[in-house]
Amino acid sequence: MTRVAKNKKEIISLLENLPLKEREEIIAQKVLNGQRLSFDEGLYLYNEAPFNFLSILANFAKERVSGDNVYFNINIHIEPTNYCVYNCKFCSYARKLGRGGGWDYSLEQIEEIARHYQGSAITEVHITGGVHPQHDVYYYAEMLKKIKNILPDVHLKAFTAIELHYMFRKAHVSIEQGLSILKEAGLTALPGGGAEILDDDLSRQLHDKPGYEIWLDIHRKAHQMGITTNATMLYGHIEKFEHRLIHMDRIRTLQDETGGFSAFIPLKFRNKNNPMSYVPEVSVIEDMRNYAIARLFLDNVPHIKAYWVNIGKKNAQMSLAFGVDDLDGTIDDTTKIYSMAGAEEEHPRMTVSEMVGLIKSAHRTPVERDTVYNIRKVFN
Ligand code: V47
Ligand code: SF4
Repeated sequence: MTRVAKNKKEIISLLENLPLKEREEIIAQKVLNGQRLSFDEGLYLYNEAPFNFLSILANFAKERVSGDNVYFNINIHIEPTNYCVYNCKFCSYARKLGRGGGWDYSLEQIEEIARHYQGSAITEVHITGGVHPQHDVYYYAEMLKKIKNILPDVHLKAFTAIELHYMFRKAHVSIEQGLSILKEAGLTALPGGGAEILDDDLSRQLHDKPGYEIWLDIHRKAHQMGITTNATMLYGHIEKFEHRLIHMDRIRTLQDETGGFSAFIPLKFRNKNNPMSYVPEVSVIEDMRNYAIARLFLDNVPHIKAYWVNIGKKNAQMSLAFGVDDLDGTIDDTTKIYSMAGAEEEHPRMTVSEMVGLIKSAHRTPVERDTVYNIRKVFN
């Protein structure tokens, strides 16, 4: 197999062949020396940096953390309900309780889904959905326990900070109490959803969910309790590059404090069947630039994930040349968020051999991991 990982000397000689501007030379030196990029340097990268420069540097930063490895896991999603109290303008998925057209699985139906995967190779159940007006943390703890009874060895990565905030308030418990109830019931990690763009002015134009401080606070408290979490960023709608950097700066600052984020996941806005359908989707070039800049700016978050269900398999494969080292999971057609928003795959699923082939043909080493990044199998 062609070797991809490159050392510092090789990167310098690659960069020497580019007609770099002074600003780019300074940024390249900082990345090579492991120094942090400033907000203004991030903005420069978004506005001005050449495409190949971003790819070379982001690759270097990725390889410093994970060498040639590209991680994936064997997982399913459970989306217990799409009834939701909130009104996110970018959402194609939620429905209002009482108006029909949605689902709210009973605990017996959830058990049935879990039973279907007994004896399979899955190591993770990712649970997220709408914010149902009637369900509190005790209901969801019951749900986790029932899944764990049937699938004792899987990790439960469950509930966005927004779902947690509502279910804790409904039960009149604090964030710490709520998280320990769920941890006791089998929760391992939190997914990164609900963050959108962590900026209150922009948020008011996008949704009616709680302010960004609450999202950060729930993640902070989870980290303090040993629960690892992810962070997402919904990009490519009405935000400016400055908003993306404000968002990433808030993640970077919290990560300095706690070290609890495992992965950062840029989520490209998909524009079908939602109130923001008038906003055009950004180009694939923009997606790749964004992955690379996330890798360079977030110098303290180990994994940058391309969620293939969000951008399609081919674009996810291309992202492996732009600082991405994780492709998420095999999914088995268990999530509807993106098919309802017009993403490429109507029935998202990958076999392990498809995932391994996709990574190998990008000249990388596929590594199966679990939710907390323990290595399960290396596919040399
Ligand atoms: O918070 C909703 C986003 C998120 C659209 O942590 C949309 O491993 C694009 O967070 N276009 C939920 N995005 C999904 C999520 C996630 C997915 C995979 C892995 C992980 C992880 C987390 O989906 C929401 C919102 O930001 N979303 N609608 C849309 N039209
Ligand atoms: Fe509800 Fe989540 Fe859709 Fe917002 S994105 S309306 S919180 S399901």
